[in-house]
Amino acid sequence: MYDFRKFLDEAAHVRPSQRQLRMLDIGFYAFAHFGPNTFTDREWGLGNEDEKCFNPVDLDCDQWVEAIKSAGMKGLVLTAKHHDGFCLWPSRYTEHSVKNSPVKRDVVKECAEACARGGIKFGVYLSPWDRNSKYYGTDEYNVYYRNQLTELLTEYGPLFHVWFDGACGEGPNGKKQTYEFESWWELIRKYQPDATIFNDHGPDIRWCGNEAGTARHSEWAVVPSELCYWADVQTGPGPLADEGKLDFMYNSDADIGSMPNILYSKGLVFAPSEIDMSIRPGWFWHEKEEPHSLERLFSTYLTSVGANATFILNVPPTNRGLIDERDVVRLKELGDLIRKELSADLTAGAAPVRLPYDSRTQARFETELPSPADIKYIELSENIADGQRVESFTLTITDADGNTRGGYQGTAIGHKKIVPFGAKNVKKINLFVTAARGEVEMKAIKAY
Ligand code: FUL
Repeated sequence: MYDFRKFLDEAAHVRPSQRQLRMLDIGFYAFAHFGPNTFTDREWGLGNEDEKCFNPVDLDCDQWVEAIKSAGMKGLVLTAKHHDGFCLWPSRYTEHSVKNSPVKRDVVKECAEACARGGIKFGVYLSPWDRNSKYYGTDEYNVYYRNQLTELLTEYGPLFHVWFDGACGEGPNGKKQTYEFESWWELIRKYQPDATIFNDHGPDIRWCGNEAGTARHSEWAVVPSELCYWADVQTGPGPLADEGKLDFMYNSDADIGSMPNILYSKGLVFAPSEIDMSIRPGWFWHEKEEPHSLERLFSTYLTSVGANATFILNVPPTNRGLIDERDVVRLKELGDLIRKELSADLTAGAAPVRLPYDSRTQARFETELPSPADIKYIELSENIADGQRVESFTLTITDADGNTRGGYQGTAIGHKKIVPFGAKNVKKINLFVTAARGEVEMKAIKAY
């Protein structure tokens, strides 16, 4: 017989690694798509671009870092190599790199050093799909790829995040490649044990399933191992994933970690979602494109960092090697808005108080404000170091005159849930957990 209690207990105790916890705390970081496409006005290079096209005459990575920091982002992931195979560092294993470009500068090095100077973290994207390499589609390519990855992992200081694109197209000889993912994970654990690994299916951080910055209604960090099979080192890809039966679920906006979706899973793994989008329509810089509106970026922040996920926002440098002034302005506006709306905690850090059990709830908490205030947002955090447990909750407030108002209903909480909640003269915030997978541990209830 299906042992539901045992299953619930297991689901409540799937715990994150230290590196996953650190990444959730970092929360908001930048992507920089930069390479031949920046000069040819393309999104996917063909692989036969002349190295001489790469000529960012005013390249200044410190300018990138300043712009990124103004938005409050705490790290930067650079496309060291995109699908066109051109390397932004002088790799020993190919001539298709900056060494044959007019600038002859090691962009990976300059970027890593600028991040260190600016006090933000640095990470890399190394496209497995390579439309330039003559080895692509053969076993030798796996050796070539590992050599390149090793250069990046060993020669550019500490990396916080290594990003693996799932794209797998044809190379110059018309063949596709079988990627040896597990051997890459091994290299990262060996040389950069603190770095998180991103791939569609984990192991550390999984893809949200779209590139528009759209999060699911609930982004659970505990998900079926069939969907995040790289996090499941024991078994690797499961039969269901192999047959593609779960592709629909993975690529749809189904809440993949919710109870109906995990009940009959093979196993559960901890793999938080990363929401990825570009500040502009394209991933690479195109003169004619404009940055997205401040409203769209801020609302994506709320539904990513504020919904138990991380947010990687792409900011593509221009063909001069600088962040476009239009994006510089938008990033500063975004940072200012985040700081204005979400930095002054009106509870002054008061710890949530657990109230006695009540028949309608699984757990009840309240947090009192030191003095009554008008609020716009409530922020909830579970102690996810022990697991993610809240399935559903209701929020109300009590004002200084003793009236109770509100009744926001939510689902998953996890690392951080920011709820837009406008109310005046608030004295107390009341959290009713209406369903949970186990003992609920609330780390913080804040109000802004
Ligand atoms: C995709 C790529 O094909 C895009 O060019 C971009 O790099 C995006 C982040 O990932 O798979």
